[in-house]
Amino acid sequence: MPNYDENCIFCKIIKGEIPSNKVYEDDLCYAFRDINPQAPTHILVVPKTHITSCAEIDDSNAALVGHIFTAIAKIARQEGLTERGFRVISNSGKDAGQTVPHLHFHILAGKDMGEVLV
Ligand code: DGP
Repeated sequence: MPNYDENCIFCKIIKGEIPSNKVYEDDLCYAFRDINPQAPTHILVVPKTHITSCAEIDDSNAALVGHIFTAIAKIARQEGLTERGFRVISNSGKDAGQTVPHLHFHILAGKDMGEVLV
C-alpha cells in the first residue's frame, strides 16, 4: 500500500485529486507532463509512495528506485527519445532548487542541452 502525505501535491496527483497529463503508470510509479516545461519533452516520474527526496533513498526503497529507472527507460522508448537522447535530473533539497518535496525524476528531451550540466 502506498504511503501518502495528505499535504503533498504529487501525492494528490497520484490519487487523482489534482488533474495531470499522464504519460505512464504501473503499480509502483506514475509519470506525467511537467506543468512548466523546460524542454519540448518534460516528464516527471514519481514513486506512488511518499519519499521526500534522493536523501531518503536507502536499502528499504532502493529496489523501488531501480524500478523507477526501468520505467524511465520504458517512457523514453514510448516517447521516442532514445535516438536523440534525454536527460534525467532529480533535485534534492534547497541548494538544488527542489520545490516539491516528493522524490521525482525529470526527463528532459527534444532539444540539444549541450555538455554543461549547470
Ligand atoms: P523541482 O524543482 O525539481 O522540485 O521540480 C518540481 C516540478 O514540478 C516543477 O518543474 C514544476 C512541477 N509541478 C509543480 N506542481 C505541479 C503540478 O501541479 N502539476 C504538474 N504537472 N507539475 C507540477
